[in-house]
Amino acid sequence: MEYKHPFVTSFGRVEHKDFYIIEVIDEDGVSGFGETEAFTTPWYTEETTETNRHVIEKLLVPLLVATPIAHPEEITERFQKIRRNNMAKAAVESAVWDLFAKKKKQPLYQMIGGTKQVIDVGVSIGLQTSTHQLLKVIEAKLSDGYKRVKLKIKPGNDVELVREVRRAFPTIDLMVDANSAYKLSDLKILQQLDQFSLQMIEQPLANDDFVEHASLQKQLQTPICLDESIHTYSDVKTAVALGSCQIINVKMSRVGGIKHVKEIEKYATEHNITLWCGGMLEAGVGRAHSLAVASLGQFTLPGDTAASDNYWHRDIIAPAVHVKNGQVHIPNKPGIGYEVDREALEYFSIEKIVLNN
Ligand code: OSB
Ligand code: MG
Repeated sequence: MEYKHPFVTSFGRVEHKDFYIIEVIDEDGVSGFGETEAFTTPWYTEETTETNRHVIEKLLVPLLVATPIAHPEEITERFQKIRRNNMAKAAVESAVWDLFAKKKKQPLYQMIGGTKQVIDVGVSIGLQTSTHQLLKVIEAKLSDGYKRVKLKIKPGNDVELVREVRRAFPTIDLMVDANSAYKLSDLKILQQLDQFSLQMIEQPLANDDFVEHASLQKQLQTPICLDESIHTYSDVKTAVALGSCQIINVKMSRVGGIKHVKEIEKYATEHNITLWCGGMLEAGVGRAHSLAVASLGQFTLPGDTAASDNYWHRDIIAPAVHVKNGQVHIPNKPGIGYEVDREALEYFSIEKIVLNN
């Protein structure tokens, strides 16, 4: 699926997304849906669309169908014998959750313990060709109602950029995301960001360096939020123990599924760590799962779960995800609450794999 506008980060440019929609069908013919959220190249995590396909087809589905399950929570343990490959696992696990919620005729967000039906949302804005262009995009997103703005930064596109944005929008909730573009030796630059009352700085340093993030956090007033660093419950414990961050961007796909999100949410609640729901520029199915997760109590800040029309001319769910006054109302319908638009799915599909058992 082609994006309306390319999304540019410190890593590079994303112009379109290839992914698999997982449809799981049970013995009664009830369907549940999940979405693989990795990108075509491993710039964000080590997974790709193709590794997702391989792992799902050859490893996860055989484990899933080996013997019947009574509850989607059983899947997590079954998948434990496969290391990592969290996005592959999440696509399958979340599809089964959708199926299970539909069978129980319950909205997924309620089934997983979510408490909010109305979700506050912000928007993540990629690097633009000029500051003037960035200010125009921010203006448009604010008039769409988004509650906070996240800017991508990288060395050379940081302090002066944020200064200009702050000058134009002195009071908006504003944050930045570096996608690991800095080193601890850039401390002086990062400290200059403290003057702009940012809500947080997301993933300034290397994805695998909890120690350096802890050292940086001690020398910054602005809260650090970790994104790419967090793949597991243990990563959360490490970050908390070392003081590597105060906030975590949780992506259901990055941590391997809904059950893992629930465990992380419980720990974060006990340890006073603020959570919010990030995005993978995913399409409607993945977005619907993100919204269900964002409904959990500890997800207290607006997420990156923007509306379908922030990304696509046409999404693959009906209704599309709508944002009004900076909020999404999760439909009170069984499962993810959105129907998969089979006509749209057919229109975008380039490959279909059927796995029987
Ligand atoms: O770092 O949060 C990120 C998009 C792709 C990969 C990583 C990130 C992002 C975003 C946008 O910031 C999230 C979205 O709008 O879905
Ligand atoms: Mg990020």
